[in-house]
Amino acid sequence: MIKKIEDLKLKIFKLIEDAADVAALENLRVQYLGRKGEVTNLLKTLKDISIEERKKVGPQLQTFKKEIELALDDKVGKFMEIAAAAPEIDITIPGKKISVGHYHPLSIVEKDVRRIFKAMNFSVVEGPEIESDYYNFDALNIPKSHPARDMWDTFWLQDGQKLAKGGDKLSAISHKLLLRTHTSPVQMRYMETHKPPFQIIVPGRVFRYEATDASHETNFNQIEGLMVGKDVNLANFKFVIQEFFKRLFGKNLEIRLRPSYFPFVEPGLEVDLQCVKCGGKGCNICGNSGWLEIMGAGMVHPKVFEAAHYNPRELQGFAFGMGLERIAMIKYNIPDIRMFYSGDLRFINQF
Ligand code: FA5
Repeated sequence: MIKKIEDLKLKIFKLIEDAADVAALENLRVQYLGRKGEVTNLLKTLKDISIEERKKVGPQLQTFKKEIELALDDKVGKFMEIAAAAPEIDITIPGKKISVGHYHPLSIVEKDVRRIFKAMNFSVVEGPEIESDYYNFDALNIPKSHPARDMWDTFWLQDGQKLAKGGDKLSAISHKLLLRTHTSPVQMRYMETHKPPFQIIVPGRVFRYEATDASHETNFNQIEGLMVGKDVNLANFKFVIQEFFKRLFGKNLEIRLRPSYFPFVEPGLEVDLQCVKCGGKGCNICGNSGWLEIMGAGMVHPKVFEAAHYNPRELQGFAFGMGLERIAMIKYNIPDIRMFYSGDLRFINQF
């Protein structure tokens, strides 16, 4: 009996050592310690042997049983540790879709605008959003007392006077800072440091202290345009703008030039675009007129050239300023400008 126990011991411990996983250990437990297991059967035979032998073998068998239990538990513990340390990788699971961001509709349209004008040999220029009242008004032929200042309701900066001191040389003339109401001040900033001929566009944010509605925001974007040379004329302007809309909307659209007033151009124009939706027949987008008001424009005023130290007798040029949101609204048929800034994902995710 003792010999049998010794042999079994060697065999079982070897099997436990070689077990590949927890399931194999569980099989061994059933095979040797289960109700009909080999060790259990040995314990059952104790009643058939002599008392003397039972006194010797009995404790040995009990210890043996405990040793097997301990060895099995120990090995199961090791498997658990390994499993806990290893990352759970299931290479059969399909990969997680990483959601990448996308452009805001205004960025898409601005990129288009930049691309089209660049292809027409325009340079893209930027200017500051915090501006001095000199560049925003005075340099554009809108002196302090001029009623045209009322056309652009302005956010003035409280510490503007202090900030402007020691700023750029021309801010010393006015000593007041504001959030620019249009991109036109960049016309002057560019002319001060460049010699014609040139043609530029200026995309950028502008701010107006006014009530919002479906087509007006306090914070919106404009694209300024300026082309200056010896014989730049309104026919050039009409061609450039018609070509721009053709490339932007992918079809030929009529434009209409109406007389208008801006102090920094003479003559001044309002540009209307044939309604993209109804093609001029009249619909809800164009208020049944067939036309969409899209931008202000005109020939640069001689006084603006003088402020830039250009000779107005030698040069002429056209300038225009259009609202980026209005263009995006037309392109994507968006009924309310406030949707661009709502942060509503149901809207943004459509682009
Ligand atoms: C100007 O801002 C002039 N600087 C444009 C200009 C440039 C004229 C160069 C002549 C030469 P106006 O205030 O009309 O003009 O604005 C130009 C365009 O900006 C408008 O046609 C419109 O498309 C857009 N816009 C104006 N106000 C708002 C607003 N509150 N919200 C959204 N878009 C606006």
